[in-house]
Amino acid sequence: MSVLIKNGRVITASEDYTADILIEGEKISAIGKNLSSETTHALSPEEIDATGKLIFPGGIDPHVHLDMPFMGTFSSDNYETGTLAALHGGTTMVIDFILQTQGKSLHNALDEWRSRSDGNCYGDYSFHMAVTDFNDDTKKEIKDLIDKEGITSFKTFMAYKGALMIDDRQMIGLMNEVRDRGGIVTVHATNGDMIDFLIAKHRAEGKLSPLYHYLSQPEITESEAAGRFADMAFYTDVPAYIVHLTCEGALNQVRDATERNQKIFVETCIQYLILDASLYEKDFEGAKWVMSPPLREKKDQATLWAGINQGLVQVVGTDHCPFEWNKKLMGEKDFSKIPNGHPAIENRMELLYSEGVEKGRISLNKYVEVTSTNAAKIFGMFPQKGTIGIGADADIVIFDPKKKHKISAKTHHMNVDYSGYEGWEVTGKVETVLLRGKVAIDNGKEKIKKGYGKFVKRGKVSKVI
Ligand code: DUC
Ligand code: ZN
Ligand code: ZN
Repeated sequence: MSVLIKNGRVITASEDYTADILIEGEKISAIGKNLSSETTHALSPEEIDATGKLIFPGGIDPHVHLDMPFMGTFSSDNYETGTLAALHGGTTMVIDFILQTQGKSLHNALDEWRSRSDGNCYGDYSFHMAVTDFNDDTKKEIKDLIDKEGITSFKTFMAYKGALMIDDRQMIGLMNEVRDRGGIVTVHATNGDMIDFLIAKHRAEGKLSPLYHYLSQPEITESEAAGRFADMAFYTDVPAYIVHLTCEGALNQVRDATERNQKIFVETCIQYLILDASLYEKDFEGAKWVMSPPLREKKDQATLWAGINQGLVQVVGTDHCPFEWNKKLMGEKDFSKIPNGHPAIENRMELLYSEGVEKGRISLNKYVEVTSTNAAKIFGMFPQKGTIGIGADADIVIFDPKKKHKISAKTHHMNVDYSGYEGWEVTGKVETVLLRGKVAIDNGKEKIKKGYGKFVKRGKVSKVI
């Protein structure tokens, strides 16, 4: 089976040209002018006319939580609905998080996550392993996860004490082991003790609305942890990545680290670029945006956009972690019981194009870098994923840059009954999505079946990309 995409404007992290792309099987086999079945000898390829369209590498969202047990419930998108919604939005691969249960092994958690994900995905996927209990036994599992399972990134939490948080002693131990085995340590960098103190204080004062979720996690709780993490990563010389960085103070810690030639990779998420904390003033409706870290100020948005262009922020993900409204209501009388997270897996590519490229904040090449290429490089999948090149997986988005549409929970594919972006007008629409050579989505219609999505084993990583 072959596919020939004709006359699209191909955008990679460094190139921009009009060409035809031939796909044979799961891979891109030729890129050039005037390709046809005669010139390539491909047997009657299915032709797609992409005149006037942009061609991007399939989006990679390295920060999603599907079917995840959290705060007394499960995130409402499972592997089926979540990866399908991702494909509708131009994201062909996600990296989800396995959470170790404290007192149990990493492999135990891997088995549990596989029992929910295996055979259920539409899109391709991988896992980060969240280490919530680093000890001598856990340490022995790291090598196996990297060498045998292709899980090369290890997530840590500096917050959520008693459930997910590890202390600095464990962090240093994990960093040493991961460095020796060829992996990367990633972090939710906020100061859990400071946050727990502020939550308890607000609750004791009867301050229980969603606004106090925001006020319990001020910028300093994030900048302090980002700086501490950067120092520990420098000391142990481990490849390091901060997930969902939201604010000026934390990015300045990363900027300072560059002075000693240290590279800390930084991910922000679409919501931190385009939404701000004024949404928490909408009484309980603010629960839609209760996530950790919380939305920040306009000045932080400006810092993050600049950070992308300065090369300090390499990735824009989502931290997709949706909860139905009736689950958000668990915290109606107490913000600390609102399940943290919001839906965005389907919206990231179109929102970033509209707010970033269309509004002149980032270039087309930068767009591809932060939505796909850099994640593939940082997490050990490049050039199989993350680019359009001969021999790469044919994960391709055909994008109409002119088409305007509105985001709504009525039309989205995510399994959640509200949208954090209801009524947003977006310029640019995902038209056709190919995943490993197969048309997966065509004009809003799915063309593949559950189970087509494959687990992607990832390679070793390094401190620079
Ligand atoms: N933050 C969220 O908002 N949800 C899931 C986990 C996290 O760190
Ligand atoms: Zn987090
Ligand atoms: Zn997360």
